[in-house]
Amino acid sequence: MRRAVFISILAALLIAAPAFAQQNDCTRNKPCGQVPWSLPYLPPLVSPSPMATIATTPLPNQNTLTPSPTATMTATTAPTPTPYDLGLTVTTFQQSASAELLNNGSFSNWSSDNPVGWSVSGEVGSDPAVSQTAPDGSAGTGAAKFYSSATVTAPIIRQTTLTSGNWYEIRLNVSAYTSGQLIAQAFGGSLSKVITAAGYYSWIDNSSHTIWQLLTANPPASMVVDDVSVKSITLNNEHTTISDATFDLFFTLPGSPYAYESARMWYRASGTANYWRAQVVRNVGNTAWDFLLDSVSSGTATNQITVTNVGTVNGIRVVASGNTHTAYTSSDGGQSWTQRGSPITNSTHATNTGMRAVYSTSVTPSMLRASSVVWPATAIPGTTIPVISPQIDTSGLSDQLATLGAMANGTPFQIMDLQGTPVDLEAQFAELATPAGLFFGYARGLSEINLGSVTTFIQFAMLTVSIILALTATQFLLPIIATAFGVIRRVAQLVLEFLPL
Ligand SMILES: [Ca+2]
Repeated sequence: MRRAVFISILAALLIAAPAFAQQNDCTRNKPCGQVPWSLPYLPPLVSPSPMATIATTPLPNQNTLTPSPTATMTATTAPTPTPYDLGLTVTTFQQSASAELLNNGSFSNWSSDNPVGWSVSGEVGSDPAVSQTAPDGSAGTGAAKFYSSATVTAPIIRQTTLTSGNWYEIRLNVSAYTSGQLIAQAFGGSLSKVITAAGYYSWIDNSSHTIWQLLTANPPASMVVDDVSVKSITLNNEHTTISDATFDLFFTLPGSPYAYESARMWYRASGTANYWRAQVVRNVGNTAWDFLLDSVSSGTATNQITVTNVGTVNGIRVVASGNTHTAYTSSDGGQSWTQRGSPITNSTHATNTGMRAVYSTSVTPSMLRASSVVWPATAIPGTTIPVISPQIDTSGLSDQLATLGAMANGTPFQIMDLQGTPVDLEAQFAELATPAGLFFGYARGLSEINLGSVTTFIQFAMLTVSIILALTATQFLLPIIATAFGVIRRVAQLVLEFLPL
């Protein structure tokens, strides 16, 4: 603007300068007369179009303005705490045992000195032979004595009561023992234990045959079986979790256990033949609990860790990370853990994600769990995790924003259109600003096409918009325009005064 004013003044001076040189005796000491060159043609000033009437609304008196009350803040709901990634938490268990499957497992029924319900083979007179005795081996009833002075795998008693592939829990009471081996198993060798001492035994395994049998080996063999029980076990479901995790099983062991009873945690499992198995097992002498970690592939277990006499624990844990397995037991419900053995490096089943609890019927499970983090010592099952409270107090800031909003609403910035109707600027600009590119695109397109009879209307609409924009802009530009206009008029006036009229 300043440059334009300067140029205008310069032009005026250039126009006037020759007149100063040649004519200086006109009235009022002003130069006059004809300049020696052709003057530029200056169009006559046309009468300015009357400006649109701009009606402004006076600002309300700030002293009497009543601000809108600050909106009532809605209390923020405390977020649900998720401090741990719980891969799996199971507290409901479905494992169950069937009714007794054996006929005359108590050996209370005999016929011709053979137990009723059983198929007896391998007898030769009284050696080898199975015969009715008292549980302590003396003359009496209620128990079966197995005897072989020299013959291997005789006598044998059998019942076809199993289903191949099913899981079974065996309970066996060897009430007297002298020598040799008593083998309790499914035909072919699955579900098998070799007994070499009197005692109570109970174990869980799956069968690969339909025949259950008791026989002797390693003669001379002499022992008495008071009772034997076979029940099928419906396993818990396999739960899907993660392969890299801290795996836990919590349980209560029986107060009067049988040898071989166990609490087993399967992890990195896939079905019932491929998995890792951490377990506490009652030892064969039924004097202590041992910890074992096994990898099981195609049903065949390979021992990885054995730690004897770990105490009456109630929790077992394996932290599996990549190919590393680190095992622990707890005797206080998971508040503290004791590492068992050294970490194992083994890639077997590294990506399996199944988990399952398998246990003797006398064991009471309480929780099977997998998590991607190690639980803190204090986070025992059932402990309430503290709620995390919001740490930023935004109430003050919100109050200020609400007050500003109320003042803005109470102080409308208003402008009238040519008809004196208030223009809703906020709505106009909201419509114009957002699709600004679209608007100008349409405007340009409309200016280049012929819409026939509608063209006039469209142009009028666009003109209206332009006027709205212009009036709005005038609010800010008017003082500047007025100043510039005044300067221009004064320059023009100066020029005209030098011109001959
Ligand atoms: Ca017999």
